[in-house]
Amino acid sequence: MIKLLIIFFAAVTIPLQAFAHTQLASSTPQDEATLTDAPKEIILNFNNDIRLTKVTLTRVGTKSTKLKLDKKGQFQTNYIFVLDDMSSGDYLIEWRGLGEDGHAMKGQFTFRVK
Ligand SMILES: [Cu+2]
Repeated sequence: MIKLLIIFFAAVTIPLQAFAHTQLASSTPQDEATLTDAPKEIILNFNNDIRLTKVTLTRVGTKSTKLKLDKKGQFQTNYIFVLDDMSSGDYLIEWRGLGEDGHAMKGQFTFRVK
């Protein structure tokens, strides 16, 4: 029975994902990564084009910093933000934007610099 349920779920969820909202597909650093060296850049790869409107970097316990976005705000799938030197600590990246399907989307991920 469990096997049948799993097959059913796979059949139902896989086609839906193909038409899902614009979401973060992967990032550098990866979510929950622990790094020995501070990253030089943040890379966001989305599953569809998105026009990001705000991306912030927060060292937990301190104020957020806005990462600079191109003012033209084109729709694109991949974004790269070059960072200043970072100290060790826990970091939170938060993004929001307009997906190509017209939906406002947002998300976040964290990483740690040792
Ligand atoms: Cu959508």
